[in-house]
Amino acid sequence: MELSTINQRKLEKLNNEKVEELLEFAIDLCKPDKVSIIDDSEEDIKYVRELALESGEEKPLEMEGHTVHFDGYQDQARDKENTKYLVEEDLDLGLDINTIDREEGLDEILGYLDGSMQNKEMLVRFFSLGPNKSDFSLPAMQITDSSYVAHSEDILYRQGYEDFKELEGSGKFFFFLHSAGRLENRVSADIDKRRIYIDLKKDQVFSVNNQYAGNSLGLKKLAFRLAIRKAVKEGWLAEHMFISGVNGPGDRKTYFTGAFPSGCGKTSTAMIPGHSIVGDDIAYMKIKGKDVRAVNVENGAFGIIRDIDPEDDPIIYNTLTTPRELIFSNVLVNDGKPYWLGMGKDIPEKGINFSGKWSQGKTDEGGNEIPPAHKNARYTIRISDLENCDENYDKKDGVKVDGMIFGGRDSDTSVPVAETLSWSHGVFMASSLESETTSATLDKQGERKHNPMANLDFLSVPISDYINNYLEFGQKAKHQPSIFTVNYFLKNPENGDYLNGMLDKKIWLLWMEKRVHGEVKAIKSPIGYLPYYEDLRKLFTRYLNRDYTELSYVEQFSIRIENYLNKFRRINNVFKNIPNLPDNFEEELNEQIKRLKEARKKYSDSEITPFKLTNY
Ligand code: SPV
Ligand code: MN
Repeated sequence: MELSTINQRKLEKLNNEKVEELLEFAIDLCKPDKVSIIDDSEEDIKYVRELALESGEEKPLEMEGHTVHFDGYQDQARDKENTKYLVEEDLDLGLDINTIDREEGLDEILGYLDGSMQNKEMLVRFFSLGPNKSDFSLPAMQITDSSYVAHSEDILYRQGYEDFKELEGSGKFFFFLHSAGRLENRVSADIDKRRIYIDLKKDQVFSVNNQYAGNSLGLKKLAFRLAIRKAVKEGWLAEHMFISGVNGPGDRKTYFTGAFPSGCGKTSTAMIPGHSIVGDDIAYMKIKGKDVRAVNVENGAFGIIRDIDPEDDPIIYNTLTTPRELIFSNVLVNDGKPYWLGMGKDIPEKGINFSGKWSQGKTDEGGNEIPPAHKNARYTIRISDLENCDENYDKKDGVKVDGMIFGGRDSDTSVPVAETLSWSHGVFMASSLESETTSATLDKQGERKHNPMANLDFLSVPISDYINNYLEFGQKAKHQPSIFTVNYFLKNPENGDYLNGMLDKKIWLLWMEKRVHGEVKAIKSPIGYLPYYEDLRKLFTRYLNRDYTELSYVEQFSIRIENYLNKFRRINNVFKNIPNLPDNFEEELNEQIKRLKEARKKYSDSEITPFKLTNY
């Protein structure tokens, strides 16, 4: 197939043989009817936006600029089982990382991609992962037959056609080829042939027979996997983290990053009222001078919409309910309006949702009742559309990071907030993170899983290499960020009620901000430094206008020794089989267990209140 003169010219301007070679390969393989190379111009971006409506992949909603997209009934989350690394014999990624022999995998997926764009249009895109012209950033080329995918990427990422010109012919960029495959009612029909294969050897990813963004958008979690490997090789960090500016006393602003597994409070922490957001999902971090600095790889947010209500999430709610360019996915639509679970108002009893025409009581083939909107329904917006967008969100050299937060969904063990004892202890605690699974992937929900640095789903290197890199990274930085652990999901063991309110995380954040600046003292406990009751009480009164009782403090911050010991036994079981962990890792683990046992002995109790620990 011949490219039109306009496309030919756009290609020539890039003057990049690798781009030409990959395009030719994709055209020969996928056999599209039409090819459109999209540059950074307003005209081209508009073309994609309109194509998404014309093709029916998105439908307009009543409010100006709002559209809705539906993924297939069985394509509502990341498909971990069919996401695999293509590996050759000499690459051993270690336990639990899903791999397939490179030749076999390529044969399979290229077979599925063969002819996948017949009667369709191929869109060719160029983006920058990270701010334009920044030395944090990585260029990426995306080919897709989904105008929804291309449109989402326009909202979520920075345009990179101009940056590609500056590559001066270099072939060092990530490449993603996606096809939604055969469509029925505009959704991928051959779900049994859904595959996402990652070629680490060539920094390329192939994805077919899917539309859900976590599976289809090359730039999101697929690029992230490639970036982790590159980061480990080059000595920087690619992390599943938000970046947020926390406003302290006066006009002091302190930046934190935070890693949480999907659906465990990452976006809501980045969105705490009174503070500002740089990013909500993926950060690249490098050492610059004495400091650790971070950029948001993305330009937008693909957030979980469930439970976004005007009271707890006023900023997002406002953004989602005012005119602007945004995409809802897998919500309920009735009379041109979107509805989602937990939105704080009544949901209509019928409409269109991810199952098609829906009314209350509708069941699927398996006899399961179909909810009005999917639990993992999402919104796609630009960060700059949020009223709390940080002034430095697009800065080429990023923001200085003073604190790093790690949190999971842990109902019975970890305290709401603690500062780890050192960089090495922090890396150990982050590597020991456990979390209950959520609806962000297609697996079973509510199962406790070891999830190091909240990054388990995306690791593309042996875990020992990943942890070694982390340790060395901190050691190289003259000004090390402090590492904190948080847990918003601790429950009362007697009645199963959550021990914290939704907004309590604001207090933990403010406490961490003060700790970073040495403004509050803390109690040394076996698992890290805990806040003093008085400091929290003052913050609760001042910022939430709430009385914080000693009872709440004791329930939340008592060290549940047995549960912690069980946790570290589980962690030991995982790590004892992993070769090449850092030398001091076993020491951290042994010391951790020792401190817990000593405390149990000293206080002859299996649950130690922080008041008792004051003299620890
Ligand atoms: C996540 O699940 O962590 C997300 C959404 O941020 S996605 O990875 O795109 O599925
Ligand atoms: Mn994520």
